[in-house]
Amino acid sequence: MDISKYMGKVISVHKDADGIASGVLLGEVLKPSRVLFPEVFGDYTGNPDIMADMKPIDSQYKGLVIDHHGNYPEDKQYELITGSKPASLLVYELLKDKIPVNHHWKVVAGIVGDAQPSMTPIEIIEKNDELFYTTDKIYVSYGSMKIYHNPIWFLLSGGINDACRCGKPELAYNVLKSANTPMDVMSDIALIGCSEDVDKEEKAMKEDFIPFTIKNKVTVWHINSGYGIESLLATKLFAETHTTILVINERNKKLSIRGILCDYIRVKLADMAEIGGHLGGDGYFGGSIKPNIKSSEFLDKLKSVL
Ligand SMILES: [Mn+2]
Repeated sequence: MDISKYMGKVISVHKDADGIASGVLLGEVLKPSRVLFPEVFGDYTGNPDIMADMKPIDSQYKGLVIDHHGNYPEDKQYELITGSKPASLLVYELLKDKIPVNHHWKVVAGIVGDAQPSMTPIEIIEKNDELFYTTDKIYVSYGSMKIYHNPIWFLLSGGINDACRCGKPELAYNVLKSANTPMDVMSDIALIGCSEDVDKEEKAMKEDFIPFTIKNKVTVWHINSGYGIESLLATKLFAETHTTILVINERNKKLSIRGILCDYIRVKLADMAEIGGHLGGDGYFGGSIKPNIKSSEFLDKLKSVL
């Protein structure tokens, strides 16, 4: 496709590591006049010419969509580039000959953020040894010491996602855009500050944690937070159990799902919530309850279909 017609135009991206990485890689080639980070997934207010890592809220959007959330309407008016891989990887594959080589590693933030690290392209692994350097963190609690030992690739999306969770996607975008190496992202003071804020909020949510499990099938964690941490909590809780996890945030009506029933819930509750994501592995779905529906109504319907 002729991407040059999108030079200097407006780009809109999803507010998470995959969306931010998609925007940064597109930006290296297209030099956009503006980059938008809409509050509501798929909202195209501001008339973006390209949407990345986001499915337009309706079929009437006219522009280029580079996305992996699936289930696109038959009557869509937009041009679509899609596949079963992170959106940032779709962007990378589309533009890799045009993206300066010293920025190629930035796709890893999106791929890891989307929980699909093994999709990292071979040429990036070959040329970026720094991704495999480890950072160590030591915690002392009640006199005993714990060491956490993690490669940089594993941590690369964390600070970017935390800035988005704090409502600062522009910060995340600018840090990744101006970074020369993965370590520049890891050591950015503003991103570290966001991570500390998110950690505090996560602890507060855990102290308040009253889960309930419906028919041994879906464990629901109903939170009330000003942070966008549904996905983070769903991933953490899913690591502890094999029921399907559903985290609902009462404050913003967003939800996140992990487990075998991801797509089942998407289909059965399609009239009450916009849900998308990717199958494969554990399943990784998220979305929003529709504005006119209460979360209690959503949960009642869920109980009735399980
Ligand atoms: Mn995303």
